[in-house]
Amino acid sequence: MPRHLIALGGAALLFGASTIALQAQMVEPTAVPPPPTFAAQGKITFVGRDDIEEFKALPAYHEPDWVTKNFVDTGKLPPVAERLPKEPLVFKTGDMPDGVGQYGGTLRHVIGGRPQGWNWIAGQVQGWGGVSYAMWECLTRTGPLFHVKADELEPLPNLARSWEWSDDGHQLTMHLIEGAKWSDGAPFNADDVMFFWEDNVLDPNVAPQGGATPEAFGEGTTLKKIDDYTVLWTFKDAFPKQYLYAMAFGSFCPGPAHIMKPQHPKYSDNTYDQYVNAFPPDMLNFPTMGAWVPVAYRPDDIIVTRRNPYYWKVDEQGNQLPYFDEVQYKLSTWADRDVQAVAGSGDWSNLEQAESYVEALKRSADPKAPARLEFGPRIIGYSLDFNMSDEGWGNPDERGEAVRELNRNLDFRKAVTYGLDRQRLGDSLVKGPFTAIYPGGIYIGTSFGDADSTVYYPHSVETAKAYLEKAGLKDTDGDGFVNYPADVMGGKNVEITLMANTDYATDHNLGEAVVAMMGEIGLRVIPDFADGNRWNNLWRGGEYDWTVRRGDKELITVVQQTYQLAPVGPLTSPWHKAGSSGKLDLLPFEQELVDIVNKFINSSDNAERAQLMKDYQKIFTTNVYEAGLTNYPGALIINKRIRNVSSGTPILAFQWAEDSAIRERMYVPEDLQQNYELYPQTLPGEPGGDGPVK
Ligand code: BQZ
Ligand code: CA
Repeated sequence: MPRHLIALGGAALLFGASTIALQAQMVEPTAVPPPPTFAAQGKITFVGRDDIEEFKALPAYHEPDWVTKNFVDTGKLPPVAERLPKEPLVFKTGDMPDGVGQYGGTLRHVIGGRPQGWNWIAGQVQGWGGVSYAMWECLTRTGPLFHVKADELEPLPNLARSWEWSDDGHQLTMHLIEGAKWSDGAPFNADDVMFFWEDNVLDPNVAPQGGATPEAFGEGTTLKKIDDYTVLWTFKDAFPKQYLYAMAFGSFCPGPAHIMKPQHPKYSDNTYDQYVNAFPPDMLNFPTMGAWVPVAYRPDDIIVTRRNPYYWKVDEQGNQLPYFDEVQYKLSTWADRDVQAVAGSGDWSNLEQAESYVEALKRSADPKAPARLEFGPRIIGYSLDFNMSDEGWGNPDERGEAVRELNRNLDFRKAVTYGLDRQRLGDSLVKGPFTAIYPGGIYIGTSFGDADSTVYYPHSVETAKAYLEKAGLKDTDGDGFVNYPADVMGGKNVEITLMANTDYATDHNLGEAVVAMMGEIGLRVIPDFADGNRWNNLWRGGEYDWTVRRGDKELITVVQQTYQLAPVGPLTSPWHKAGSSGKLDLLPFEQELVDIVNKFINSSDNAERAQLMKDYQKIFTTNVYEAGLTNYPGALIINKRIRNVSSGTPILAFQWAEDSAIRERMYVPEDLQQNYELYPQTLPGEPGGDGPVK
């Protein structure tokens, strides 16, 4: 037998041998192991959608006495009835756990973010932790839906007080609240809605926060003004009710056009950068439709907000909301938020960093503890994201391009997921029944989650190495790390940077664990961690190879931020956006996921929607679209003096708890109110003025 054939035979044999050896040590995917039993503590009382709120005029309205005495009687403000819309939003007492509240008191938040400025609709963050929720009201509201009966689930009216579909379902007429005003007294109307849509969402030079891209409302969708209080949506598909969720927080929350439009490049000599930065955090009294207005800001110290005298919501006794006169946001760390909440020097925390669980549980177990801690379902999840864009998103250099090619290679992603020891990942955060093995995708135990549709590649270093080889990566220079083939990057070692948000210990710790585990399979991963705002900018701009990412609402509810589940538009998927061409180069399985998500959006058949999400989960986890890291429950910590927070309020579902708890109707009984106010008996002053006024 000619030698080369022998060689071939040999090689084939060898290859055969190595493939067989490879085959031998290849661990097959399995079903996902059941999670440790962990019962959510809070008991949710489900109500009908119409049991929460309505819009109607009431015979009389009221406000805090000091507002009447110091502002109305002195002519600084018109009477409350004139400050309210014709038919305010009325919260029904029946849905308020502790009933009609009492004015006064201060809500003390502690947050880990830092405000970039007030311009949410042009992409700035306000520091998270509830600041944005308090300032930015949206067309619809979804936070409170966590306690609405499943068969009545539909976003609640908010700035859009009612809507009706045309018979063919392609048009949606939306009626805005009539006669409502911004916190500076200027009228709110369709011009604010149209400025947001036309000059921010549709303007390719503006990237609003909250995922507000045109495709989030359906490709080819249009919106036009009919009159001051009516706008008309037109959709390509019929009855896409799904988009009502995208009209809630964070993606359709209009800004004060009377203040912002004059700064927009279309109506001024400003550049787009100047427009984004036109409303810095020290521009006080920035007008909002929210319950409170920022009146003081000290960098790295505090943001103080005071009640909005024109707030357009009341309780059934006609008391203008909110009940809290002041809401403070101490600028600290997320870990400190937990510490201060259990210690009683802060009033609220979404316990979400597993590293803090044991201490928080111990501290709040004491009956005399100042706060109550209530665990919810397993809805905090972390994944490893692969930047899947080969269309230039984030302007990668040659090195970055080479990594993106690997990220788009299934054998490579399989190698990575086989290299992850999820039991060890979970245990490295917290021992006990909290963390579950999480392969990725929709969380099991949620409405659309499905264990049988979830493919799990169990930890196996051998199999991981085999898949690296299958992806063409071998350690050709014997330094323990695999190399590119000779014709890629000069056959150098593969080097991948891993991003993580250092505002969270959990993100940091998981990032370090991933680096170590990849080293164990011979893949060189270099940590490139960043603080929250930098991480947010790099993540939104696609300037990363890999990142640790905390899962968001779409992995819990599917119906909220559905557009993030697949690249249904050039800018909707968190890890696969288009470059400047606006064109997407989707892999076949990605196209399948896009088709499934679009079918889901346009289907009103619950059985079909459930099946579509099972198909989604199967394709997502088979293809390791994200590599799940861990999944565990969160807990809400609230100071015991605070009332009207429903039992079972999850820290994250359709929205974060800062929205789900309906912040504007929370209160502290007068006899429990403490002297925490920094600016007692003041209201917001002129926009851009130097603070609150007496
Ligand atoms: C909750 C939330 C309220 C954003 C943010 C932050 C950003 C993400 C996410 C959470 C913080 C708190 O989460 O961790 O408990 O208070 O603010 O908005 O992680 O970096 O971009 O999606 O909501
Ligand atoms: Ca090497």
